[in-house]
Amino acid sequence: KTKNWKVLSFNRIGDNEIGYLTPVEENKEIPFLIKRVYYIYNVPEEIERGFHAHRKLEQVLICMNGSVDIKVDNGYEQEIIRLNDPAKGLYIGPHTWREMLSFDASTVLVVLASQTYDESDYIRNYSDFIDVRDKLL
Ligand code: T46
Repeated sequence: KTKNWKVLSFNRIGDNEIGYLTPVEENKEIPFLIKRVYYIYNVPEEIERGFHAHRKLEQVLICMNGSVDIKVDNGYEQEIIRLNDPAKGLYIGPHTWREMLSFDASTVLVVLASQTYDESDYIRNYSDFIDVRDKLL
């Protein structure tokens, strides 16, 4: 029943004069080895994405520009986390339902993932998600 998500705060090196640099390293700021990077962008404002969980995949979502709301849900508890700062990341562990809502036209969402793409790792139906969760207990 524990929350398998967490907001991570990264270093902001620099200042308003020269701008900022934020480093993230695997097994350091990012709590896994990074096997894949993808990004989501040019999403029309009325579009909502996600609506699935993963069996094994761990990810960190970083909003590089614009803003997006991420709804995370472990079947017991839900939270909506607004991402609008490139020095913050949202870690999402396995067996967490996620929805991406309220995209700005300018939003660029970068995702760091612990595994390469594997469709069999997805649970794309909410009642299957609850069934799988109940079997894990
Ligand atoms: C997630 C959220 C945050 C690939 O071919 N390779 C990839 O690495 C990915 C991520 C997707 N795809 C293909 C699969 C679909 O045909 O791209 C298409 C769109 O994928 P999907 O509908 O799963 O996209 P989102 O935005 O709903 O979800 C994505 C990730 O798939 C997912 O793991 O957690 O972003």
